[in-house]
Amino acid sequence: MSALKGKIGLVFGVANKRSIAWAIAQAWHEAGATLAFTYQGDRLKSNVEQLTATFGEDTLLIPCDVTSDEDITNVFSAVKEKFGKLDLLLHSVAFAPKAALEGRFVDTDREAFRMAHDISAYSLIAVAREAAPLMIEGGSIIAMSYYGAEKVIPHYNVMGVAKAALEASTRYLANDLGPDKIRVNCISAGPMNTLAARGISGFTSMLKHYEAHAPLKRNVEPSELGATGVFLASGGSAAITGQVLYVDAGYQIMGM
Ligand code: NAD
Ligand code: 0WE
Repeated sequence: MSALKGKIGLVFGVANKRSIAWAIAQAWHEAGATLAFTYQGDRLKSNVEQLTATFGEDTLLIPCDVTSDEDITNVFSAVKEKFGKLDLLLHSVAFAPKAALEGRFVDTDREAFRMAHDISAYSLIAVAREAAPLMIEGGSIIAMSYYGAEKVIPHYNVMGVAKAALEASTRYLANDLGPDKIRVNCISAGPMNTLAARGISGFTSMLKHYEAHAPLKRNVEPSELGATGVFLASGGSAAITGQVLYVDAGYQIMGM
């Protein structure tokens, strides 16, 4: 209950109740953290309002499209004004144009590559830069990744390349921010049934494939990502930085 008491957390990437960001936010809240949330646009505002309705009055909700430097600046000035500091940041944001996730990787056009990298990888650097001056007591920054960063997952395509950039960025950020006691890590999650996974053709057979082949013979529960989020946010992980932690029922260790 009190592992994160007195901590202020900022969460990017809640779209609905299925969002990985929401699973981790709930776990942070249950561990005693006070939270601020960004939402991508007016379309998602009421979702986030409804989900956080029970979190109490000091919950801050701020619009942020991560492709906008101005939006990002506004988020951190709002956090500074309301709380005066920041301890935790969750980056749970990714996007590539649908067409880039359907055909062949070799057909990725310049604009799809640019967008995927801007939204899914550069944004971590931008938010980390703004977060660091507010993390006056040190901090923990967590980003969400996927196995397609290191091995070819059919149709994950340019998102895999963007996740490779995200994971490498995590290491460079960890090196820059380590002297300020700010840790930066990725959670590499197994496939989760979220908005971002819906409409991916073959997603259901992917969940079945994990069930058949992962050492634990099952898929990952959202609450398990929440628990790892609390671990990476708390003192238990004080000497862990620049890492990718696999929360994937063991799938990543398999060679066949
Ligand atoms: P989701 O759709 O619930 O979350 C994706 C979020 O990205 C949404 O909240 C959306 O609003 C936000 N977003 C997209 N473009 C944005 C922009 N320009 N500005 C601000 N926000 C923007 O889906 P999810 O599965 O919870 O995805 C969250 C993270 O987890 C992503 O980084 C995803 O790559 C990663 N991930 C997902 C899975 C999975 O199988 N679902 C597995 C491993 C990692
Ligand atoms: O990171 C992701 C998905 C991210 C994502 C999803 C979408 C769908 C809607 C990024 N951009 C978009 N753009 C859209 O228009 N995952 C890890 C989930 C996922 O997506 C896949 C997967 C898995 C797993 C795509 C192809 C193959 C496997």
